[in-house]
Amino acid sequence: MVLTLYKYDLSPPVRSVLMVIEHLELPVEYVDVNFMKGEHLTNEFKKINPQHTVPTLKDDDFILGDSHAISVYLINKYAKDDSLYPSDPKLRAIVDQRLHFDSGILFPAIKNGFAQVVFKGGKKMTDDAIEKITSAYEFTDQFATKTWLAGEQFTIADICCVTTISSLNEIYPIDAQKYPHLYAWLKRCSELDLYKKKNYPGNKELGDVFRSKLG
Ligand SMILES: N[C@@H](CCC(=O)N[C@@H](CS)C(=O)NCC(=O)O)C(=O)O
Repeated sequence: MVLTLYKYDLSPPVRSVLMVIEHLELPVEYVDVNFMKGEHLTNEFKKINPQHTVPTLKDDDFILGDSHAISVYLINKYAKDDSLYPSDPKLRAIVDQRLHFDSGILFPAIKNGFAQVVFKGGKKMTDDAIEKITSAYEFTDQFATKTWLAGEQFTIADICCVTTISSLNEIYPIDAQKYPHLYAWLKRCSELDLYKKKNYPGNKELGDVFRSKLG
């Protein structure tokens, strides 16, 4: 097998896949596609992924986009056990719900808030963008009452949501009084080596870029 990941570390979904790859100890070749400079819009990359998003995975001649689909695929194909993506139907269903929550609620909140300031020249985020972020925090706080997001086991629910939540925290810091479970869960995740190695650097870069554009 030859695994290639098209990536750019500032991207939260890219960092989720980097964490999964690290956890599974997979050998992967990396190709940087800097979407901040428009490199994802070349015909060459669009031929690989017509949706021109990172992360995109190539496993020999099999190509797959979307961090959640990629994470599940890598685990199904290469993991030695089911710890990251439990096979028990109910546990798996909770993990799946968190993954869809990341796609449907968390990621749009970061994409919108970040783009308003970094790509659209806004000097600060609009009230509407902030409302979407605080609503995302409220929901996640209620999902985070146990040790990990899907219960007592660390899973890809934690990996996929923490890259997005930590990015949101960079652009709109989490209030520990209002969201104590969310705050404690993010702290717990940020103490993991996996997080320090694969999420922290790109996450900091995202925050630095955002802060440099604020009015
Ligand atoms: N749901 C996708 C979102 C991927 C995504 O939108 N990635 C952004 C970078 S954070 C991107 O490549 N944007 C370029 C574009 O949409 O053209 C995932 O989880 O992988």
